[in-house]
Amino acid sequence: MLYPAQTSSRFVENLSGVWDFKLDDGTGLDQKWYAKPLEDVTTMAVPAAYNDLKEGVEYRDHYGWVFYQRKIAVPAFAMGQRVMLRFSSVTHHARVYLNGELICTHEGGFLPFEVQINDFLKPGDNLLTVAVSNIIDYTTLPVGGKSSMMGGLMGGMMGDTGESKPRNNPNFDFFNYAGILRPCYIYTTPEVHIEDIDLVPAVDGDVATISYKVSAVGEGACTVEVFDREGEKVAEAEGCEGALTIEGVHLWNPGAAYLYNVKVTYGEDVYELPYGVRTVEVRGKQFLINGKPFYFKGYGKHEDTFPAGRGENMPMNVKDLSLMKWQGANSFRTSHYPYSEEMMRLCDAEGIVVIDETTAVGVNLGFGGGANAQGQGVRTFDPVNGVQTQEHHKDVIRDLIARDKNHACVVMWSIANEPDSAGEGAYEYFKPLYDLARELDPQKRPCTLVSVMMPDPTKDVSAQLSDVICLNRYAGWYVCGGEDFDKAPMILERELEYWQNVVGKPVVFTEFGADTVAGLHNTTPVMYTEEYQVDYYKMNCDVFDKFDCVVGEQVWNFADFATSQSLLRVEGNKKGLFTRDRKPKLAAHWFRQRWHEIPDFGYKA
Ligand code: GCB
Repeated sequence: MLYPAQTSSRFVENLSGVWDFKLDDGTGLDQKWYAKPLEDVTTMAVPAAYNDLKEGVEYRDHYGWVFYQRKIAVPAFAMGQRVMLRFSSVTHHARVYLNGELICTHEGGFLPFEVQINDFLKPGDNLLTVAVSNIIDYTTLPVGGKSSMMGGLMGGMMGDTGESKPRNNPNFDFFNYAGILRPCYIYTTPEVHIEDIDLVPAVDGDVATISYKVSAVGEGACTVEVFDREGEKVAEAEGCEGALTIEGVHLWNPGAAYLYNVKVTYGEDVYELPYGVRTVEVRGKQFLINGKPFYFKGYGKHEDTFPAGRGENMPMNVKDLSLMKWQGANSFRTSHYPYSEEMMRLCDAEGIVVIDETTAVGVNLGFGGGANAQGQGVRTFDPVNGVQTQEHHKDVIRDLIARDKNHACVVMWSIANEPDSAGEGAYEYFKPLYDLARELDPQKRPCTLVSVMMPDPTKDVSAQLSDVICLNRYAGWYVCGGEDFDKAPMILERELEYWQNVVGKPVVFTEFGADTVAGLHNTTPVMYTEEYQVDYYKMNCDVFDKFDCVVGEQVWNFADFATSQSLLRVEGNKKGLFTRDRKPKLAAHWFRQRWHEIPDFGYKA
């Protein structure tokens, strides 16, 4: 799906601002709150998660629907055009009403959806209502669990405390922020319009050939032009399918981005796309960008700031990329959901390499991660009692690739985070998903899943399905932490021997980390102190440096972030190299030194 870009034929209005807002009391849909102006409303910022913007548990821990409402008007001059209403991310279920009429629904947050509204619009003001539900369960991605950890651990001790109210139990380790999390737009296109664009680069010496395909609706002539940074035209072609040749190409490189402007004209419609030319390939145990062996230095992240929660925060996105460059990092993973389109465009512009992840986190009922580590005690892929997510997972892969396929920054797809990839039925669940991703991506990028620490990694279907082995490992923290720290390197080395010598694919550590409360210090490193975090990372990186197959290290996490409440979480997960407000811990300085010494290319070649 194309980003809503303003061009000479398209007009874009951003509906960000303050909307009317109301929490559902369980009757909102039945009583048709969407049909007229809401009563007893409060104000709410869009985009943002609503949870931390108002005081009280009724907002933070709300379960179910909420209603957003505002008026929209489309100027008469635009009504001759196709008028689209587009949402970039509504988490997790949306019902959109215009003047009381249901005009579209959508399942799943973090990916865009849109609807043409010409037929529903009336002259003057129109009442737009968006009902949003945050409910997660065995059918949704991310997955919600059925019972709460507190119920299991302490329930017996507390006796009967009466009927508990329904609530979410995230099967993952980040706060279930909800709402209209990213911008919402009205945009226009001519009736005859460009629907989609595929661009596939190939490079030979200093000549790039970009195969292209334009999908359009209606009859029109198609021209594709490529302009360099100075605005000079460097390639041109006619027709909806063909090839563009750029002589003396400027490649897009990590830390040295170069973006061309690809301008597509179809009939009267014009669309412009910033586009970086680069190649990606896995060869043997190497990950090649532009034919050179690349080393991933960076992080798993979250879209998580105060008080917007998971709501888009562009100043913080700019700051985060600046901190990455300060540290000598070159990459991150969009753990555990696709990040905003604006962030992806920023990474294209800044030359930051991205591993692009779906919303599939918690597809593991034996282990829920972090705050819900006990899991659900049910076989994940049990046809009756297990997750029912495979079809939705396919939709997510379709929508993610449709959204992000032309980004130079995206070098690999992550199909899931820490699924039950060694469980019974895992191969049957995942094989069709990898096949789909490989079929849909015009650039045929490598595919992976991010694998959870497990007793017997030889059962992990990653070995068969993934092009790159991505490991989340916590030796020195969740296992062999504290007094057993000296045993941690041995555990890591033993496992890496399997991946290097038996599997023989490149390995990226996509998570390793230790909770660290900023300001806790000790001369002898103990868990949770800043000194322990530094020692933990030194030990892990010493091991990585001994193995040629390890082509990347992405720490967990870039910054501290909010989670559900639990005994393991001190007002959130504290594994950040930076605090939630982006102040460096000791380990941030240690990595700054290490990463400036490690080149982007050829570290282990
Ligand atoms: C993991 C998960 C991540 C958690 C992390 C932790 O393996 O992928 O979501 O936050 O561990 O800190 O426990």
